[in-house]
Amino acid sequence: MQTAPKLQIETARVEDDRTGLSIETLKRAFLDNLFYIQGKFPRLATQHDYYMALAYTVRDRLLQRWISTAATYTEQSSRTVAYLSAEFLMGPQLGNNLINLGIYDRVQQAIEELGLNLDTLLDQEEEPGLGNGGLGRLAACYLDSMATLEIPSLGYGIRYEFGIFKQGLQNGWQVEFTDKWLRLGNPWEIPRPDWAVQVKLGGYTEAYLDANGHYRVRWIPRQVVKGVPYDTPILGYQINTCNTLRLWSAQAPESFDFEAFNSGDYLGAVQEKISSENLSKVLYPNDNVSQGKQLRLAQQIFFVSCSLQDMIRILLRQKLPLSEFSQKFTVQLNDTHPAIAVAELMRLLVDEHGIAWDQAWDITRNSFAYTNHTLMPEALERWPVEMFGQMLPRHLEIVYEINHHFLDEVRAKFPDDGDRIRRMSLIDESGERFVRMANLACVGSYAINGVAALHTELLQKDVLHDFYQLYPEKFNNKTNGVTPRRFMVLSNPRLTHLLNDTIGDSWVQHLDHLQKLETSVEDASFRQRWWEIKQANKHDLATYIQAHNGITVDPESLFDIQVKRIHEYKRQHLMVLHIITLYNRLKANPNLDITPRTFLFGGKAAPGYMMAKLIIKLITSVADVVNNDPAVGDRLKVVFLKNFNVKLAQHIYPAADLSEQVSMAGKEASGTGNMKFAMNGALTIGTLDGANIEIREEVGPENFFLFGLTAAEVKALKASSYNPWNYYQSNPELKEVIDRLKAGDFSGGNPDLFRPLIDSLLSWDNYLLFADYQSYIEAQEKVSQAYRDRDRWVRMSILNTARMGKFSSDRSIAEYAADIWQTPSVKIELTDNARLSR
Ligand code: H53
Repeated sequence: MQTAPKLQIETARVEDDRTGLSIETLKRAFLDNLFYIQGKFPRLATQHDYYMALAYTVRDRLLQRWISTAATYTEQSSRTVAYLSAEFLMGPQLGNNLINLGIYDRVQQAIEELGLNLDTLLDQEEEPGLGNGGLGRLAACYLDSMATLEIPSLGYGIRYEFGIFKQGLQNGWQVEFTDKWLRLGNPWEIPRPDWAVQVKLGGYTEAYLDANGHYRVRWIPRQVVKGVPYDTPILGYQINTCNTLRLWSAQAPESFDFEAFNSGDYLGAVQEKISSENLSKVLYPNDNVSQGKQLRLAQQIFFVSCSLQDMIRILLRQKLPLSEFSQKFTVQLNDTHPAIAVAELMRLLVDEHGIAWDQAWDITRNSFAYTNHTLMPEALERWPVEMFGQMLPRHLEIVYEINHHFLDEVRAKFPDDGDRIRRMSLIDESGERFVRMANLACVGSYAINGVAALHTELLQKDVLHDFYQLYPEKFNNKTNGVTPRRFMVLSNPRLTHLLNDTIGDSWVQHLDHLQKLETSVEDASFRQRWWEIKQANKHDLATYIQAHNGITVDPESLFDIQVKRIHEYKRQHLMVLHIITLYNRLKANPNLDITPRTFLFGGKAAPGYMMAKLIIKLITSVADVVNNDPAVGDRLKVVFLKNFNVKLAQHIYPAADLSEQVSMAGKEASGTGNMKFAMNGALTIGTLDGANIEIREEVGPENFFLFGLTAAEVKALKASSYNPWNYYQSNPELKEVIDRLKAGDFSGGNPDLFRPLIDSLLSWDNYLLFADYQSYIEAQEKVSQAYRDRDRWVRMSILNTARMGKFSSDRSIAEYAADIWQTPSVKIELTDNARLSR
């Protein structure tokens, strides 16, 4: 191994501007960064310049941990988790790093002494929105927990130039704007051009005999793209471990440009460059739907190949043989988006490194673990064989070969079962031929998990039933969790202070310690403080709503909130049916004594998903009518908060009284927003779906508002030819809601506007809104009653927080580490310069 040159400069042992933590040093370092990095001085500096200066000041204070962590992992060849995900919805970094470094308060003081305001600076950060929803945010929570639990890990993904679109509203309709998050620079990333790799696309393969007379295949690509890694530090909570998120950016390789220049084809070279860079241009804005686009497949192979090549580089640098790949790395596939990795690792091992097929297959099968995140049929990825073969000719051959061996294995275990072979084949041959990515992931992985107990059960029973029968030992459940650092400590400082005062601060790393709150439920002054904190948080959100929506909402009203991607299965429109029901009751009986409510919605619709966009228009249209009807007064308000993202989420969860988790049972794999709400003391109204079931088990059925059909009942009802029309005819309140919508009462008299939505409900109602309507309305009555009894409500709220220990992502990650990864934790000592130079 190459020995690093001895560092010439001895670092002073006195507090320096790059690491020092005293208020004075922080202030000096901040001004220094403003001057030398931003090239500004206070009179000219914008708030964003100040944010950048502060971000660099904080980054400097991470670096020793980051480098020490990398040095330790290099020396110890520790088993490492490679978390492969097409999405990492990180949210803003500055605040989280302040919390995890444990310097929030002193930085706040330093900033204030400089005459600035920390909240204003935090607000300047453009969040990296490199994800759509739950799946991407889960990946971000897991990185936080892996670092906090001292588990060596690398997150691998794509550095999209444009993340999830920014949502605007025009006349109540969603409009999309590109997310130029890198426009003003990203202080958190460090490019590593020296670790760039090349990825091949297109072309053809040919067979040849190598020097030893062995049959080999080489791939002559049509195009080669360069992947350049950009590293972001992932610091654990108040610990030395600082892991890495490595995101790949696509570039044209220089060599290709030069060839084209020499042949005089300047424009051709430019074209090649543009088409290469397109690979990491934009995140596909679909959540839980696969569009089957060629560029998306190119993105997948791009980041997967870059990441696997990077792992091989790391392995070889440590002088480990490739046969030890699976001892060094366990590669977690976050859904099927990176599942092509199974074929790509085989190609790298067999074609590029000359390993025999059987040995390569052993390595591969011991390296991957697959997390399935959905039961939605439209989300299961399948690539037309034709498209797949054109872009990845060698991978198609490898998939065929894997399939050949695999189907032999199936035949051996289940002889004469042609249907089973057809269902399990990696190639769907029922019509146009497709490569089935979930099947590839199942065959190529040593572990397969779902993300909540019900979800895993349904995978085993239904979607992956054949694979469960073949490989029962591979299946396991890992219920999702979320990080309490971001979603409690950072976003709810008031609650954090109260918790710390009451039970100490160990809950931040051991969320189950929140149990200690249970005794405080009997303490009236504690309950009073609890209530006041929620009120203060609601006040803050009301101020935000006033500023952004121009709507005055009453912080004393019940804040009833649904924030998540807009999707028919999540049933935002069920909440609208309830709003219109209450509205109708008030119109019929203006003096009705109802519990005042503020209904809040937030979430993006995929730009091509017309029904989801119509649901947004429905919400904003109902809001226009209800908010401006004097007969309603302040009793009901409806607000759609535009551009729901991590930053906004952090303002919303702490201010919620009621969390709406109303998906049709059997559709939401887990949900994670449900956990963020409950941790912050919101009560849940929900179906027995996803993790709701486990939340209810933990908090107790008496502290949860349950409604609706179970997954089994849904299945049975659907099998018995469900007819929504009957529910409409026999339920007068439901009928009135639908009739008013039909009549155009919420669309300026236009009966056509919501027709597609109403027709779909009346004719198919795929997600059984009508079947669950009555049960939902009754549960909402119970909510209203409970909220009127403040004492009772606060007790329930406290118990929700107190019993959320299970839903820390630390618990999930500890289970992944113990049951799937077998990754012991590694303590990081801060290395000094002498050690680094050895
Ligand atoms: O993943 C979350 C789950 C949630 C599920 C979501 C998800 C996506 O956001 C995108 C694709 C996909 O297959 C699944 O819908 O239920 O909580 C994290 O597991």
